Amino acid sequence: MGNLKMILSGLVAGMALTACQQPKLAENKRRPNIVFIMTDDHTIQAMSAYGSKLVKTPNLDRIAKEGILFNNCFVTNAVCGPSRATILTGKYSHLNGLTDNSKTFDSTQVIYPQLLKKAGYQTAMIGKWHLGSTPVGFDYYSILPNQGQYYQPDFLENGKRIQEKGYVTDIITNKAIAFLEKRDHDKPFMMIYQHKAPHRNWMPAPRHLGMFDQTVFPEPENLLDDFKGRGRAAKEQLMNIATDMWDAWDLKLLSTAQLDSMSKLPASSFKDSKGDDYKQANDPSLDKARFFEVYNRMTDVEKAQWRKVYDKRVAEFRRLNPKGADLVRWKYQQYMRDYLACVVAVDENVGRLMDYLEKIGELDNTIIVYTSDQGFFLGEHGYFDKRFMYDESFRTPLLVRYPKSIKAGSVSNAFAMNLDFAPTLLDYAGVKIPADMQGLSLRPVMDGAGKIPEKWRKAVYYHYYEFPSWHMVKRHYGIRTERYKLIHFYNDIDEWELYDLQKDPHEMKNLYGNKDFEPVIQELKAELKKLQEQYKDANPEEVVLK
Ligand code: SGN
Ligand code: CA
Repeated sequence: MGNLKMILSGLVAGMALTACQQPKLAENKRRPNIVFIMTDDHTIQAMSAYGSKLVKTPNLDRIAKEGILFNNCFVTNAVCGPSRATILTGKYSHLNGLTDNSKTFDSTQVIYPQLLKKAGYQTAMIGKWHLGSTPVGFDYYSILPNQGQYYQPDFLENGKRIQEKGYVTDIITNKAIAFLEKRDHDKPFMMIYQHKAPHRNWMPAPRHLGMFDQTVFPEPENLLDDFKGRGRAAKEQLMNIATDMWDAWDLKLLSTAQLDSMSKLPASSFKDSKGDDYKQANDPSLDKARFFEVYNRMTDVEKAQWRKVYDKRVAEFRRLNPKGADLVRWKYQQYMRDYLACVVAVDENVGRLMDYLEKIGELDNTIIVYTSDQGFFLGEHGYFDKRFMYDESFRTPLLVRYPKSIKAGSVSNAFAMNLDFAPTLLDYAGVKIPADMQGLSLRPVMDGAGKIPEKWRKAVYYHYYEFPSWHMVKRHYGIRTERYKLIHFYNDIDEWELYDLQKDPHEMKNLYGNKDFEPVIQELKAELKKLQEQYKDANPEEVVLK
């Protein structure tokens, strides 16, 4: 906001290209293609470009090495649909209407791919969509219904429902490559390529089953967090590895004998698990029904491969019979084995897509963005899932490669947000940025090799609404500066938290109420109020939730 350069570049682009004017071929040739890659729940702790000790992601690292890595990119609302709606509209949840996953996106709103299409781009949306609505503004779409399936997944393809054979991450990439093969060579392309992986329940590709079975992953230092000194929100959630992971669905603790007998039972023998109803959230009696919905989609060959790997896990569990802290540690290891194997397939497939772009000579003409819909807890505070404004879920990866204007190996500490993606891409495409988009174009940061421009934002604003729901994370909003984070949990509670991120990067010590920090708290509250006014969220606790 108030970024003069952004406004001016938008105006110039707008003058050069009115929406109804089809741009000439020569102009198209100069405009960059865009490939927007987004995974579901892929966090920076699982990317070697960000220094992960858990896994190597060489293909993603390549984007960073040949482009820019953002250390401080945050989301407006750390849950799937809301993040996607913010990215498409460039607006916070209270303005685009998608405050939580139960809502349907109002597709009469302006989204950036639509503006690119009007400006002469060929547009495609492939993979996870999760907005409830039918995609509008795309020449081609092939999306997963709802959360999608890992094996033999269904797709909604330009209005038709079809089922494909194979593993979801590979199929989404096949579709992306097929779209590029058939594209109109007279137009630049804008392709949204979005993975389901590594979303819960973390089901690896058959070729990766068991790949980490000999690996012992380092634990986060607060895996056994006892929440001392923290408030009710941190304690009362339902996303503890210790107590909220389900035996079959999450941990895959079903022996071959159990799998054989149960997979033959009709679905009606299990409690119904259809729908994503709030009431079904956190109900472990749905465990087996959910598991078999996925398992029964595997082919017989896949099932045999599966059983070989997980039978060993069940045997180990029975032999060790871990309890207490040992059980949490054991579950954490299994969680990492499955989650990270899903990440490996994403990395391979992004590599395959980049190789294809290189082969057709379009790699350097293409802006490649890599991000996730939010971060994720990999055992920090003993958690899995996301939702909280704590850094592991609030922060999201952001890598961008575009050698024509981004210096290779750039790293930026500038505050970026998923709110900025739409204005940034419109800016690079030379399309006018609508005045009501709330983000900033990141172009000055990217073209400046990561340097923080003068007058750049000094704080980020967050607002999460989905309560009561899955994992029972309470409603909250807050502000994060480079040094501090102030959070207000509201609705069925009225509690504040303050963290000194420099001294306490893992957010273990709530300083709210400590007299020494009173001036800091007052300053942050004033700043928070300003941001709420700026983003038109001045009455944050009064948003009506249907
Ligand atoms: C599912 C998951 C939850 C997850 C939500 C939202 N449960 O409901 O663990 O928080 O999705 O995720 S599961 O039993 O169905 O796996 S999001 O990425 O779509 O926001
Ligand atoms: Ca997600």
